[in-house]
Amino acid sequence: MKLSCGARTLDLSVPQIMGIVNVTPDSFSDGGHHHQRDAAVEHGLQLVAEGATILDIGGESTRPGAADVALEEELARTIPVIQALRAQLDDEILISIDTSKPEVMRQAVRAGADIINDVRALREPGALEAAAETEALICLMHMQGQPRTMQAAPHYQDLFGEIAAFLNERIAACESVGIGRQRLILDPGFGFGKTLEHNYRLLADLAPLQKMDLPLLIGLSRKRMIGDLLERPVADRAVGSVVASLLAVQQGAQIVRVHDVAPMRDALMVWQATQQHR
Ligand code: PT1
Repeated sequence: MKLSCGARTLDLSVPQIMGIVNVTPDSFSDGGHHHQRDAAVEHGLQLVAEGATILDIGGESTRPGAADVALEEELARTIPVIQALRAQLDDEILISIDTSKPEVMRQAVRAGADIINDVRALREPGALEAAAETEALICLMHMQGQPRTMQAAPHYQDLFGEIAAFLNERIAACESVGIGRQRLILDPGFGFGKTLEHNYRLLADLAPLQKMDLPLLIGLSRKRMIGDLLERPVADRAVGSVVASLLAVQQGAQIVRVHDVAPMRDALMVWQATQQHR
């Protein structure tokens, strides 16, 4: 029920809210790195005040069509934000680094990050080794293709089988470099090389992933699977996102990665009040 990451621990006896802190020019007005850093730190503190117990700091956009970011740029965006947040947050709050780059992983953990959240599941050269050098928890996510092209023509013979096979292969890769299962979290990767139908088939049945017997993280906040269904722009997807995340929690997901922390917390509290009477 409790995962340990160095000096800190992650309690999974109740669902945890991972608040999203994007440090990309499209997220915070582009007044240079210092302004971007301050805005991101302030946003992170606000999300914690609203009920987030994990902050996910990302300096590379991985949404469909997004381009790669250079190492130096990603470091400049994320590391100062992690340092500032770690200095201001107490040890109950965990910091996650959303990256695929080994050097960002290393520096982020040194700056105080507790979780390495990699949408490429440590497949970049050197990433497995970099993660193994740390005591951080690791989120392994499934993606078909690469962010720039993954939505061109997603295709599966066996959606659940292929996702499970991929994740099992990545678990084995982690174990081969000495990263034990007690450090791993799994994520089916909503919106990462998946059609609307694929995404809802996954959300309808998380049992096959639960069977892998590792904690599940789910990220569907404000994604196209919500927007395309509801025909709503990004700004109007909060309710759909909270409901979808709660459906995942009801099926056993332990961590929800969301933008809209306050309404997510309300939803989880209502859900938890019913759980006590089951
Ligand atoms: C995620 C996730 C992530 N999503 C984890 N990390 C993003 N572990 C970034 C769309 O369809 O689900 N799990 N880090 C954001 N990526 C996307 C992908 C954003 C798809 C939007 C879409 O709109």
